[in-house]
Amino acid sequence: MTAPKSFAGMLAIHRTDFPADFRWGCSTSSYQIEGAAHEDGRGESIWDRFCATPGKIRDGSNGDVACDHYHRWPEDMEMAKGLGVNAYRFSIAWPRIFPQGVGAQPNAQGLDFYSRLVDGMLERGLQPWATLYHWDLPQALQDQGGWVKRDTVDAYLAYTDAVTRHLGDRVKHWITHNEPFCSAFLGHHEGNHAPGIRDHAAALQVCHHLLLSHGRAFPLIKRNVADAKVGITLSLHPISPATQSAADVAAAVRHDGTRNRWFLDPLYGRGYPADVLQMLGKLAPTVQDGDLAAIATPADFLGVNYYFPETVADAPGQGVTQSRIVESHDVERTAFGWEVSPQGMTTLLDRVHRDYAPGDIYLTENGSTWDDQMLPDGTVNDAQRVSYLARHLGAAKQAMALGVPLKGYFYWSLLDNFEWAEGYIRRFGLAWVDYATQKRTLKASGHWYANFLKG
Ligand code: IFM
Repeated sequence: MTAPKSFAGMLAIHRTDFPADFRWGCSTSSYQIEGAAHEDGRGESIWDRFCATPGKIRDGSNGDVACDHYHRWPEDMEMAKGLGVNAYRFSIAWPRIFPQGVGAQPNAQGLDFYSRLVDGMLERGLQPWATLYHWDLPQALQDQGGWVKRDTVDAYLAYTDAVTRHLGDRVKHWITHNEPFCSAFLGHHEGNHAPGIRDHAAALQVCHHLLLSHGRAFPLIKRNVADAKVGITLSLHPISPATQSAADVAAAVRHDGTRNRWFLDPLYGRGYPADVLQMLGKLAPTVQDGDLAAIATPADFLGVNYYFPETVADAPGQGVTQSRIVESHDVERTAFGWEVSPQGMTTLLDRVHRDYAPGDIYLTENGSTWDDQMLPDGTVNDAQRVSYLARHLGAAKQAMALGVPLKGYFYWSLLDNFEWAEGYIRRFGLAWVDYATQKRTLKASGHWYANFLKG
């Protein structure tokens, strides 16, 4: 694999700028790539149900087939190996393990799939990084109230117990949850993700149960898996005020409270932030004795997913934070409209390290979507993604120079895939997927990453 000559200027960042033991990977998630929705005993997930509800997914699609990774995983692992990454982050579909969410016995076929996949990674020199929950709750649990109900925490622990017992001899890196902000608030407040609920108080209770399940899973995984490293992945944003007016500065603090501190404070032993609790009033979640201590169990690492910064202005009367996101003009944006700011990533990592000292940090996701085109010669020249990737690696290096204990970088994503409510319209992959034929083609960015990793 060779990088196109036109990208030579972007090779100013080198693998040798990072420590030799730095983890290099790419990320995916079960529902977004696996397909095989009705095979080997897999149960229905909330995303199957959500996709089947008219009007929820922009292109009317679903994850029934997705990238057919369930059948094509050897080819995908070969591709990851070809990139030269030494780690691969994937997620486990709970409905493959317990089709009804809970049960006396896990589904052996589901466990076998992940067992083969993990073996396939290890054979190819890819360190497996497993995420236990990347949003695909069994629908049967949702029918009983889902994450709003505390019982779901116990169901999650039983599922985690089964999976970690089965794979723990080979998988040592475990991520309890991916982006609880999205599961809780996009799924239960904004309602544009599964299960499509619009109830702020419910979203806050869900969020508490997600964090609680993380804290309670930690000792369980440690018990089941010798030498396990366990962490959680948060989607975090650097936040700045639209102006230096006292009102905008205060609005940015309030917004940061709900977007970042609401997760980081309890995870790092400070409980829920008092200013946010005050804003929430009666919406605040029910927290039982011992919950905050469980959530604050020190983890082995923090996973950070970084995509974009947010600029915030005072907006009296708007939501509990009385703030609004301001669209800055004249900034570079991805096809999703997300501001491109490598500097924001450095600022964010530095802030998290200084304010919370979480120890080892891994960038578990970072990536971008553009209007990629497959050219007649069969190549995809995604120059913008190359530039994005190179500049964000530069930002990672800068963060390390500031003293941030950053230990690894996982690009989102290995493949184009099902981008939730956007369906297949958004492509984030290093490899183009032709959904009609399932043919994978490495984009220029994939070639660039491989070249970078070759040193
Ligand atoms: O595709 C998602 C992923 O599932 C979670 N983090 C953000 C990605 C891009 O939107």
